[in-house]
Amino acid sequence: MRLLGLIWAACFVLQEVRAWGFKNGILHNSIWLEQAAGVYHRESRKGRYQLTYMEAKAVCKFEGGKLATYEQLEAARQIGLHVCAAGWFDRGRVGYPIVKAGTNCGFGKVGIIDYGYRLNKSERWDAYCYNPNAKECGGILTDQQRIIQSPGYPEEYEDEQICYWHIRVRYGQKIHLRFLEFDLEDDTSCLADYLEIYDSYDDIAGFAGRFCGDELPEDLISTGNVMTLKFLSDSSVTAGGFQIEYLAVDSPVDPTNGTDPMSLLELTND
Ligand SMILES: [Ca+2]
Repeated sequence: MRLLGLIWAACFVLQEVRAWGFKNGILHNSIWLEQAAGVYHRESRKGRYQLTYMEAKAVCKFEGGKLATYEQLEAARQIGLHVCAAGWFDRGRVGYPIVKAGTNCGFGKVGIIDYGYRLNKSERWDAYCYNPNAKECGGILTDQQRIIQSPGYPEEYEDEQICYWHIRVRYGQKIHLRFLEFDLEDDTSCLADYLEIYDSYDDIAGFAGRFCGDELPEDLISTGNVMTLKFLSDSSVTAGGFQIEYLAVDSPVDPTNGTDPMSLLELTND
């Protein structure tokens, strides 16, 4: 069963790698690869390289998992996990998984780029978590139109969810997001539960906004043909969740209903 799962995952990854390909010698992986064999990369909510060993452990635990072992990271790498960011893994070791050699990342090597067991556990890196049960939500969406719902919708979402929706439409098209329903735990800085939108195929570049509470966000339009939605809920207090519709559009956009959509290009140029 597990083997079948791995074979399926490998086929899936191969398919996707073909779809995405390499650019400048680096596999431009995206969030769909961020979880491979139960392993995923996690950075601090404050940004890259902000986690001490203890904090990295806590981040993984918070999401219901634990720090990945070297073996788990390597297993994930073998089915395509490629992340250009060093993170803690089990027992205070630091490194990152590289699938495709590149000059900008991994010193031209392939494998786990291993910084070894760190003597100073106060150093700050990202984290590699292992949680085979996480992220049973999200996915890769390539349809021209879809409705994205929070996990369990119309029921309230559960605690400790982490979902990535990765939208890719045809080259030359843009993605028009329209919020139909929106209700997440309210918090002034959206630190508890939130939905983040990235004008990018990962959650590292193209940050376009973080939303919580029950105010319906304005429409958004991507600059390119990819977009990522990331939903995260913490360990207490849930809410009604969300329904978001996306539509692939050939620019220029002609919104037929609702308010004028906010262009992410304008947004990111602010
Ligand atoms: Ca919550």
